[in-house]
Amino acid sequence: MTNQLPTLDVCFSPELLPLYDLRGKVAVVVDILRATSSIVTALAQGVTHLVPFSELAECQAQAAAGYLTAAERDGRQAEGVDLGNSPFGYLDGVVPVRGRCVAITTTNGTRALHLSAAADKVLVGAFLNIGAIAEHLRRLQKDVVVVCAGWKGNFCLEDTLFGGALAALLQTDFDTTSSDATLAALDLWKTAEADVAGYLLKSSHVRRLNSLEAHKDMEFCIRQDEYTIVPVFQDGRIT
Ligand code: 3SL
Repeated sequence: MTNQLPTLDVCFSPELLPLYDLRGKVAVVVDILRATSSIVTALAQGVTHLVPFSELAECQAQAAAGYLTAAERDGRQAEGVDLGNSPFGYLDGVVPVRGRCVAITTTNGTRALHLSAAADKVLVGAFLNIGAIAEHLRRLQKDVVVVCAGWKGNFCLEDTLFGGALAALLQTDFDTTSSDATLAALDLWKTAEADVAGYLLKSSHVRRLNSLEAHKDMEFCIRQDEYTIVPVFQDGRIT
């Protein structure tokens, strides 16, 4: 009798999700720049939970219910909210976040979370918590799909690099060879891992963030294992 390993697949964009059956699987949603990195940071800094919204108006309306509001559109903080989408918003102390709940909307990351809800379990992944995510997946022993948030439906380098880095960590526990997407992500990671920041300088999102003077965000978001939390998106909340 063969002891089959669970599979680890990588979905390069939410637009490709209809090709993936998430039922019975674990989805690891990743938007390295910057939504899932900010969500992980928020929870690590004592935010009680976050509720992701698709529409800006819906998110803004949660202020009346006591939520802090965080919103990004085209990389910039939206009007009329407390926070943008920089992880430093949860670290710099300008807006006290400990003990607060946060309503959040971003261009790609919060959309990818909602689109992954068919999975048995939806985890929020980032380089900041990659080791904890890997350990959690080893324990669950279920098929995994890394859902890359991408940019407006397009492939992006940084989320794919996370897929490759996670696959590299799990190579002996998961089947990382049966999906061409995972093989490609692994190859990309091998190319970039010695100098992730240098590699990502050419990415469209880093160029976009640089034009917004948010270069330090990229440097923070590629740090590995800053936190050991494994956020879960369930019943509309991330905890
Ligand atoms: O699209 C998103 O979810 C954001 O992470 C994009 S940005 O980094 O805030 O520009």
